[in-house]
Amino acid sequence: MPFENPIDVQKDKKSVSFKALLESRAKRSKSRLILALDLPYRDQIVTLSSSAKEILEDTAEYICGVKMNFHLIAPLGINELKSINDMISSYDMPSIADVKLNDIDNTNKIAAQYLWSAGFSAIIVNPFVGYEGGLDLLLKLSKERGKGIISLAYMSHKGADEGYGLQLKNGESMYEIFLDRAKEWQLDGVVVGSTRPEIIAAARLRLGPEIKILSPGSGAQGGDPKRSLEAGSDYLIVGRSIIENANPKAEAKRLFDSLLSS
Ligand code: OMP
Repeated sequence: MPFENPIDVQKDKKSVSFKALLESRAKRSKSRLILALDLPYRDQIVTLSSSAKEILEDTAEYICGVKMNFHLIAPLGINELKSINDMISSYDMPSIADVKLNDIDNTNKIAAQYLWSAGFSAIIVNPFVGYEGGLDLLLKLSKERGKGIISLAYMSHKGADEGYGLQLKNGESMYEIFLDRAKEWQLDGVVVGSTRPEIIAAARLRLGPEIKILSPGSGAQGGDPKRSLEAGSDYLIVGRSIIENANPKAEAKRLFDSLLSS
C-alpha cells in the first residue's frame, strides 16, 4: 500500500506541534527523559522492532519522548518504523529521528519526506551545512507541518571541542554561532552534551527560555543528569544505560525517581 506523501499534507489545525507535544507529555509524566532506542547490533533483524517495542512498553511511564538513530533507522523499513512510531504516538509522545541531517536542500527534503512518512515528529540536523540551499527548505516545510527541528550545538564526546569548540578570529566559538542560528531559524531545540554543564549554562543564557536544550551523554558517556538539568537542560537523552541494562524498566524507574526533585 502506498504511504501518504507527507509533503502533500498540510498541518491539521487540531494537530499538536512537536514542541507542544513534548512539553505536554513531560508535564503529565513528570519526566524529562527522552529514551534513545539504541539497540545493539544484531546480524538477524527479524526481532529488532519487537525488541524495541518491548523496551518501549516497559519504560513508557518514565519517559516523555523517544529518539531513534541508525540503530533502527538503518535496518528497518518505513513500515516497521511507522509501527514503532504509532506505538510512541499511542502514549502521546513525540519521536525524534536522529540522522543529524547535513545536506543540500533537495536531499534534506526527500530524507524528511521518508522520515515523516515513517511517523517521526522531529528531525535532528547539523547547522554546519548552513541556511540557503541547505536547511532553508526543510525548515519551511517543517514549520508548515508542525514538525520539529533540533540542531546540534555542542556534542557530548571529547572530540566535539575540535569543531563545536573552535574559536574564530573574532573570539566567538562555533557553538555560539550555532546557538545564534537556532534562534534566528526559530528551531524547537538544540543538542548540548550532558558532559558539558558549563556549555549548557552558557547556551541557556544565550538562547533564552523558548528553545529547548536536549542533552545526551548521561550514563554511558559519564555526564551527570542532575547537573545538566541544574545547568539548564530541558530534557535528557538516555540510551545504553537503560537499553543495555538487564532490566530496562528498573533502570528507567531508578533514573526517573532520582530526577523527580530536579
Ligand atoms: P547513550 O550514550 O547510550 O546514552 O546514547 C546517547 C544517544 O544520543 C545516542 O543515540 C547518540 O547518538 C546521541 N547523541 C550523543 O550521544 N551525543 C551528542 O552530542 C548528540 C547526540 C544526539 O544527537 O542525540
